Amino acid sequence: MLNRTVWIVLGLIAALAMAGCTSDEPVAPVIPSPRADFRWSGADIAPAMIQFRNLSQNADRFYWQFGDGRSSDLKEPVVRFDLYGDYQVELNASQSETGRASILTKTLRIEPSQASLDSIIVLRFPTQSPISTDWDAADGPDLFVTLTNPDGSLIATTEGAQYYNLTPPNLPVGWAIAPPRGVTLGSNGSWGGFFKVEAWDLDEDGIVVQRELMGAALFDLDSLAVSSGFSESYTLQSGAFWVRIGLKWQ
Ligand SMILES: [Ca+2]
Ligand SMILES: [Ca+2]
Repeated sequence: MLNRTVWIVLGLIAALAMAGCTSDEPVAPVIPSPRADFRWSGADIAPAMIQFRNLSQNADRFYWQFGDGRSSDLKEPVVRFDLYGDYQVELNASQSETGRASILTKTLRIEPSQASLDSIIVLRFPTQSPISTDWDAADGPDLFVTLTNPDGSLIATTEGAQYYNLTPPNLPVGWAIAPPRGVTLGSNGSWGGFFKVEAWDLDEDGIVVQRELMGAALFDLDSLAVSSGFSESYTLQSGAFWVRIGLKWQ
């Protein structure tokens, strides 16, 4: 009984297949669908000149949008990007005959070529010195900061513009770095080396000026650029010393 059912089903399938084979209806020519595709070349560091290469198939009309309000209907445009950032580049590739279109979007990352350190803001400092006494027990520390190379050589200091007699409720306090410390991206793709921010208590007894180190934080621009995507503000934490550095990228 089972075998008979199987044979009937197979027979029906064969009959349908033959009916299909004997159709005389003309087959409309199949126009393959468009497929948008592209890539680019050129150094992706601002200001960047980017050459777009069009790899689309089955398309004869193109419309590009570069993610910054600009557009082009050239097949392979060359575009200058002055500002760093992530650009959502969209290519619409279409067929004039059918009106069908294919859209592809890719993210083009243009990296900055210049950085400048322009501010230092102290968020927290340790309330006691390493010898377990309060900074300036009577009235709180007199705070200034330095920006140095890792070997301690000075880049900038705010000594002379210190905040006197600080207590934690007075925080944060900050200074502009004037002029800003400029850094140029190296040809090896590195921002080059480390920097150090140190917080100091200025002690003046009328005879000798001493400086007591309250906290230090080491950082490098390469790590900051990777971890925070060219943010303009980074908070560094080194024990009880928290400091925020301000940066401009371009
Ligand atoms: Ca003081
Ligand atoms: Ca002091």
